[in-house]
Order: sequence, then structure tokens, then C-alpha cells
Amino acid sequence: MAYLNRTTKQLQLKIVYYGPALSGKTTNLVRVHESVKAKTDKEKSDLVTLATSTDRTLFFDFLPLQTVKVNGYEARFQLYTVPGQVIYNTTRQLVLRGVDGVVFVADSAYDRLNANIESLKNLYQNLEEIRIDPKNVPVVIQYNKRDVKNAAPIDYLEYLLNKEKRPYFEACAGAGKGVFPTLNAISKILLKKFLNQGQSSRPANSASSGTVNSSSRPAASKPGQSTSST
Ligand SMILES: Nc1nc2c(ncn2[C@@H]2O[C@H](COP(=O)(O)OP(=O)(O)OP(=O)(O)O)[C@@H](O)[C@H]2O)c(=O)[nH]1
Ligand SMILES: [Mg+2]
Repeated sequence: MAYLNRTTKQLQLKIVYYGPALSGKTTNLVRVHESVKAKTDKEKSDLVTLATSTDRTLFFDFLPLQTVKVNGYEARFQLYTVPGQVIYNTTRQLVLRGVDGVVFVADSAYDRLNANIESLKNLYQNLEEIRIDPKNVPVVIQYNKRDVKNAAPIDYLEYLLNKEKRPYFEACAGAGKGVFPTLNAISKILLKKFLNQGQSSRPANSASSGTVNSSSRPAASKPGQSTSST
């Protein structure tokens, strides 16, 4: 849930990486974490992962990020992943609570098309289950694993997964490709949405300065900390 404090000029937003098992959600966060500039090694330990011994996400991954100031506001993004394995649905619902925006990480492989479709359906069902109107949650789609031999063509993936014509990005998260364009797209959409809401007398016309890049840094906050309604 967005936290906008007009006195301290802070804006905090929650982005959830959603998608089927093994599509590359955790890999996205690992690549972001590797790329952001950290002032000290201590700050770099801010990626929290709760995984099984085989690196499957058990609960969630969490990475807090702070961007440069946007319209005078200090913007912080809390990045989470859900566990993609079908059995962990209750956990996915918990992680989705208070979500502001979603990155749907689809697996490009032909044999994962059904898993993508099921996961997208599951996202909308879970949002409704926790009483969030899916129409109010911006989603960007990442077609990950473009490097695999049996990758489906983008047009076909678009036809199956993106009837709403949401912004989409091709990626090889394993090699770090497409990770930041995806994150920047959802960040910009959210900054525009929430800063416009919070400052109706002063339109947020420069949300682009909230771009997340290697000069962003991990923010010092903990999972679930200080999220409150505007
Ligand atoms: N070929 C290829 N493999 C990738 C890519 N991105 C991630 N992987 C691999 O896919 C596997 C699963 O990646 P994860 O990031 O753990 O997937 P996840 O979506 O977090 O999986 P769950 O936590 O089980 O839901 C790992 O072996 C990654 O190295 C990619 O772009 N190309
Ligand atoms: Mg994972």
C-alpha cells in the first residue's frame, strides 16, 4: 500500500514480481541488487531471500530500493517476489497485500505457456480474494528466458497473455538483460499515479527522474515496515 508523507516528503511503493514457478522472479531481484550502487557492503546485504535448499522461493524475496528525488519526494520501492510453485497460494496472497504494482514474469518456453496463463489467472483471483480491484493495479509483463531454444514468438505470447495491451519487455534476466527496463516501466507508472494523486495542485510531470538504475541504492527498511494508506 502506497505510503505518502507530505510532511517528510516520502513516498513508498510496493512492487510484486509474480509469475509461474521458475520463470525468473528471484533472478530479477538478484540482478537489480547486484547492479545498484551500495556505499558499504553492509547495505548490500539488503536482499532478503527465504528459499529452500534448491533455491526455490519458499516465502518471498525482498529488496528495498531508494531512487533520487522525484518532484521533491524521496521515492522508495519495496520489491517482493512470490513463490511460483502452485502449492504456495496462501503465501502469494499474503505477499500481494498492499501491492501497488505488479511485474508479471512470464517464461517464454513453449512448454510453460499453460503455466503462464494459469499464473496470470491466479494473480487476478488472488487480488480479488484480498479485495483489491485488479483494474487499480498497474501490471507490466516481462517475457523472460528469450534465450531458450524453445522460446515462443513474442506475438504469440502477447496474444495469450496480454489482451489488455500492457507494457511488455523481452528479457534474459539470467544475463541481466531487460531487468532494468522492466523495473523502470513499472516505477514510472507508479510514480506518475501516486504523485499525481498526492499533489493534485502540482502535476507530477517529471516522473522520469525516478528511474531506477545503478545509482539507486538499497534503502534501509525491513519487509512490511511502515506501510500505511495515504
Ligand atoms: N535460460 C535462462 N534461465 C534463466 C533466466 N532467468 C532465470 N533463469 C534460471 O531459471 C531458474 C529459476 O529462476 P528463479 O529466479 O529462481 O525463478 P523463480 O521465478 O524465482 O522461481 P520460484 O521461486 O520457484 O517461483 C534458475 O536456474 C535461473 O538461473 C533466463 O533469462 N534464461
Ligand atoms: Mg523465486
